[in-house]
Amino acid sequence: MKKRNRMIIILLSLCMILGGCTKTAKEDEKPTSVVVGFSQLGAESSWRIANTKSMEAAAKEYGFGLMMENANQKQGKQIDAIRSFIAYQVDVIVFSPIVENGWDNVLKEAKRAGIPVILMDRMIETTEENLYTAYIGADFYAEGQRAGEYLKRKADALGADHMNIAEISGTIDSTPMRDRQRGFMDAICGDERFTVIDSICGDFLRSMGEECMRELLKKHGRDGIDVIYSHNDSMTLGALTVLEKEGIQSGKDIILITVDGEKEAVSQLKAGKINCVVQCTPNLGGDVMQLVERMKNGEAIQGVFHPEEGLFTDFDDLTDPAVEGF
Ligand code: GYE
Repeated sequence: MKKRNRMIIILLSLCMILGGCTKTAKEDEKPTSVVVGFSQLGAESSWRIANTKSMEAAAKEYGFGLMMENANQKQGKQIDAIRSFIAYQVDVIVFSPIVENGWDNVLKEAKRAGIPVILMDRMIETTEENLYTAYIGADFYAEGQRAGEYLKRKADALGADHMNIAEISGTIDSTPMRDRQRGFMDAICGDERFTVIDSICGDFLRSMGEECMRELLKKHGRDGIDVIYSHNDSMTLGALTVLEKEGIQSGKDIILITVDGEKEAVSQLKAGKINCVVQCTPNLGGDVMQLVERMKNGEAIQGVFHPEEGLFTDFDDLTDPAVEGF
């Protein structure tokens, strides 16, 4: 694409030899027209792993070079990765910010270097303008609202006059945590049947979901909780193992509402152990690379792109083959 291409290919080969990249030696034989630097935030959930695979597959499909760094849940590592992409002069930087704040300096550096940035999956909070070109990811507020609307429908169907809700939240200050919480609270707000009795953070991790569930039962007792609203499937599946061990019938004694839609969660919905799965697709790679392609063709890209999403619940016909996880 540019004069520095040869340099980038040499660096990519070096990077591959050192084991940090996802490209194969064969692919390096033909020069790639575009190099994308991708900072993934971690590998905390099945969602994240599927998301990484989707980015790798899409880069391959488009014939783009992908320099990927995984930050293992550390913001500092993401900042380092972005700096290294700037040093390599990649064509586009894509990253999934673990939390919303603290990116201004490194993004100003990218801007000064003339490298466009696409936010994938999560948003940032900034007062600076034009620090990123586009955002591709879910509308987490709408996801939270769907979860709340489901609960209202469920309470109607059960004729419940009061329900105690405990929330297991994702990583504090991350976009899905903030917006799934806000959307849910707004949807149930003013409905006197509901009391949110607790909210604890499980960091989107399955092991933490287990820990949170144990803590919630210890604090509130099995009769003190009617609903668990969990911000992702990994934490929900962790919580489920605790409920099973305690002989608590999830799906009946405690209503379980979860977000993501991975295979295991959908099969637990079909088994009656989870009541509602709000979908959030990890397959964003195709949309990201399509945007990169358009940028490469000189289009000025700007804006927010949300994939279409819905939900599966115990009100649906769960034998329908469309009820499927990723
Ligand atoms: O819901 C969760 C993951 O940011 C949408 O992060 C993503 C969330 C997803 O760890 O499973």
